[in-house]
Amino acid sequence: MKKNLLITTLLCFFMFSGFAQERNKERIALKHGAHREGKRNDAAMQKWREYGLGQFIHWGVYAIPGGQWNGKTTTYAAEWFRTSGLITHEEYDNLYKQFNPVNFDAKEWAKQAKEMGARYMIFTTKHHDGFCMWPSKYTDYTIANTPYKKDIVKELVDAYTAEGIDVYLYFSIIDWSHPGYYSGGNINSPKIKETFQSGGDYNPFETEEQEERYEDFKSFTRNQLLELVDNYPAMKGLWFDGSWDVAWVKNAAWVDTLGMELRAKHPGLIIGSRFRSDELGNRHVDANGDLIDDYDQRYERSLPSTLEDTKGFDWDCVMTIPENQWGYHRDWSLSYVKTPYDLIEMTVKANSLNGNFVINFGPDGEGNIRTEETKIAKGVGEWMDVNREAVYGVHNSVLEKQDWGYSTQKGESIYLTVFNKPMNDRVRVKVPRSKTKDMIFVIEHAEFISGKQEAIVADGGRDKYGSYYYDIVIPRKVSNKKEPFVIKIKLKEVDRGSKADYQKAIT
Ligand code: H79
Repeated sequence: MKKNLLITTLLCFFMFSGFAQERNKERIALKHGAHREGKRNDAAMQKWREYGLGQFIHWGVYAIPGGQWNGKTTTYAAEWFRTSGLITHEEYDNLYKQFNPVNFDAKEWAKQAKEMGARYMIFTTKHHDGFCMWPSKYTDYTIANTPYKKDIVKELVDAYTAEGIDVYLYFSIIDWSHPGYYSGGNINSPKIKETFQSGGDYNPFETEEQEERYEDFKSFTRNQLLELVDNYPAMKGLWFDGSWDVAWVKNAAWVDTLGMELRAKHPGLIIGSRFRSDELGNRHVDANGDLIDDYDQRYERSLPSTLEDTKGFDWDCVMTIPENQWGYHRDWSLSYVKTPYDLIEMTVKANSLNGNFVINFGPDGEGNIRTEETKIAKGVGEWMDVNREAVYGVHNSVLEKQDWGYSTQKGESIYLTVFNKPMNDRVRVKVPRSKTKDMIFVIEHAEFISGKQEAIVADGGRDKYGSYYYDIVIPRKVSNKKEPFVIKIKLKEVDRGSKADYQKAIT
């Protein structure tokens, strides 16, 4: 048992030492780069790492048009409707006067999220349009001035927290409703980044007045963020959006200080890599290759392919159910709509690469979660009910990626989640090679976690490179079902000589 643990530790060490080296060459002195090398390891962050699955909710006044206006439909992301060209800004900015989600029931939403298996939830307190779902003191453009009146952020924080789901607050630093807001362009554009980096004092502002007004916007943003952290002490972290704005990047030093203020107010606060950039305009990862803030937020609607891609960072992936619709869009026929199995596969893939997976929901203007989403939540939840062990608190396994699916690990238990069921009903598992010449790995125990029946393990041979394989025979009961299934295995390192005896015992 100890030996297995040692080997796991060694494997991890070999995997990650490469990344550390890469990060350490030729360090540049940065004032506002990452303030930590390597991962954060306090209790709050350990918990974050163990979530496995989360829920995102995009809800705001854009849910009223739901991507349609005067009989016209946008293919744009519905939460961007203000800029779709189908509605005037004046019309859009007055939508809040109709916002009255009479069917909204925070407890119902939280219950559904719990049944889906989500362990954290991210809620849009303010999207780019600037509308605040909480009664902010610093603007009139809030939920307090709608017919609904009540504090939606509070209702959600309370309901989800009561279900044991941790809440994170999404906040866009873009605000089309504030007169001082200014973008200055997108730092992700190579041309803009080059200009930003070439002139030491590159100024994205066109006039002094604009720059002064941006100062107002900065105080406003700071006030709102401090307000959120003060108002909702039960929330666990902040999820930022929009931080590619050059005006924001230009203020890297100020943003860094603000981050420290927020953290001082809320010990354990978790902030992703999309809050601030270093002073050279590098986002997510600073000029030295270190991750800025607590986890990598680069994976919006995309997953890394390999562990190398993740650079050993903590990360999460937020995913829409249709192609690119976060807020409520009435017409889901515009793109492919993911199925529960698509989302489960992405979840387990994320987990197998040490990440969390977050599924987005876009409730409608009355506060209903659409039927399609409810069905999907149910589908994911039914699978999670049986197989959650393969998702919660797991990390990448010692097995290499194999064609049948993805594997995760917790302690000595390795979970093989099979998405591509082999036609011969035998899952061929390649076990790692021992570091010691006289030893080999064998599968000591294997079981199907649905129904917990033991699995039959047969010899799967050896390849010309000296790697060993075992076949796990899929019984009819499992094979007949169409859903992905999980086999839990334990490996044991044995004397090469005793393999034959051992094999007799398991086949
Ligand atoms: O809140 C969701 C998006 O609205 C937000 N981030 C996620 C979590 C986001 N804001 N900007 N972006 C993502 C990237 C920019 C997308 C754009 Fe477009 C492409 C803006 C204009 C063209 C998509 C297509 C949105 C409007 C049209």
